[in-house]
Amino acid sequence: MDRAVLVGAPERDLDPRLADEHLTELARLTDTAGGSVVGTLRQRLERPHPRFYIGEGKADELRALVHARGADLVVFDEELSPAQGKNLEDLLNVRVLDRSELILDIFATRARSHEARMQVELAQLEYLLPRLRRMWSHLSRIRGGIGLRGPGETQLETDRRLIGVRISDLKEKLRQVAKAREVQRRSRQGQFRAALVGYTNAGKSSLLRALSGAELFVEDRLFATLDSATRTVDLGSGYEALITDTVGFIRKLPHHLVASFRSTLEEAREADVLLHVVDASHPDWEEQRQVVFEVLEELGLRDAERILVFNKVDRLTHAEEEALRDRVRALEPRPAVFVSALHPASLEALRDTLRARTRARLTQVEVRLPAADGEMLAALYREGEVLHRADEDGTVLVTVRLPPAVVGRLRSDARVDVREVA
Ligand SMILES: Nc1nc2c(ncn2[C@@H]2O[C@H](COP(=O)(O)OP(=O)(O)OP(=O)(O)O)[C@@H](O)[C@H]2O)c(=O)[nH]1
Ligand SMILES: [Mg+2]
Repeated sequence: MDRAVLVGAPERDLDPRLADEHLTELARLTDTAGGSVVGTLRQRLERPHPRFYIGEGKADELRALVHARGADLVVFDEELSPAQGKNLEDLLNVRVLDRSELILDIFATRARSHEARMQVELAQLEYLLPRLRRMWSHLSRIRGGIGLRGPGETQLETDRRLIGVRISDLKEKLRQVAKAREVQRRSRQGQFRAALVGYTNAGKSSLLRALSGAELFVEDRLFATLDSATRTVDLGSGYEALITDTVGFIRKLPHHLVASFRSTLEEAREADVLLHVVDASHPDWEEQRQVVFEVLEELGLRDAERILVFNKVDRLTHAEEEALRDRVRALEPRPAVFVSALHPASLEALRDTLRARTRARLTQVEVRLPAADGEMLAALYREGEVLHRADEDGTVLVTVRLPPAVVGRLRSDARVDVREVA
């Protein structure tokens, strides 16, 4: 197990409580990656120093700490430039990672599906490309010896080229997977769809499990879910929704990762509504909510319809929950529900909200179709809410509430006659 020293060097005016929370989160990330934290170093900075990010004196302090604790890894909460990473490794003689690299590492070890693995590999290679020189000096240190102390420029060039080829190869493969998913998605057209998004560990998978009864992986660790999964959820009164669980977000989620997970998050883009899950029991839920806004914005989802779902309210006292509701009312024009994945009864509020959305999305129409067309009739019952049905010599007249997409499909079908009714 890696013995890690953590370094937090935030700007001087960051709220001290937040600075602490960021390091706590970094410790959880380190734990998730399989490391154990053996020391922590802090420095408040006006601006980062070009050489080691932290000041030179502080860097010496760091070296002493690494030595004293027998650490073999140093993790920075702030993003290091390739040069800073290399300078630090030369000084400390241990591996140095920043938060982005640590997150990439976690994704790499936890990705299960073929697609998730390709996405992570792509993100890693794109991250690696500008840092190749540092990686090489790393290797030469392990192998040691004169003549191995750094590759010639030609070797670097060859590697860059090979990595470039692999990157375009991965992009092409991911495009194909995305296309296949697109076909699958179209087959679900007409069904009401929601996507769970939110900070990692907020309880997205737990909620989907509680709503659908399906077995989903839940764990008190960061990034338990990397693959999106879609389940049918019964909303009551004959309504149902397809709900997708997605990968969690985190502060400083590497851009390359966001980019490569874009297609998985397509599910969120196509959803009728986003369920933004917030861990109501987390002391910094406001910052986490803000981080999720920012990632959604990066994904072009800023204007998507959104319901805030405050989860884990079972951990709050009555007074705390009241205070939370007040704060949310002051903060958020969007609708919010307060639930606990552990208490099924509390989920009724969420089901009601979703059912109302489903209904609002339906258009009421009268459809006249040939009585012989049992298949189409069955489709109307399956995809809509049939209010009335009359059999009139050879035809069936059905009054039905349908999703707009299905109405569109029917209008272009010569066998049926569709009329909108108020
Ligand atoms: N007390 C309490 N714990 C909850 C609740 N919902 C989830 N948890 C716990 O919170 C932890 C994280 O839950 P997950 O469902 O894995 O969270 P997630 O949002 O899917 O997390 P990632 O997949 O890592 O992004 C688990 O230990 C759950 O048991 C809740 O309503 N109340
Ligand atoms: Mg999950």
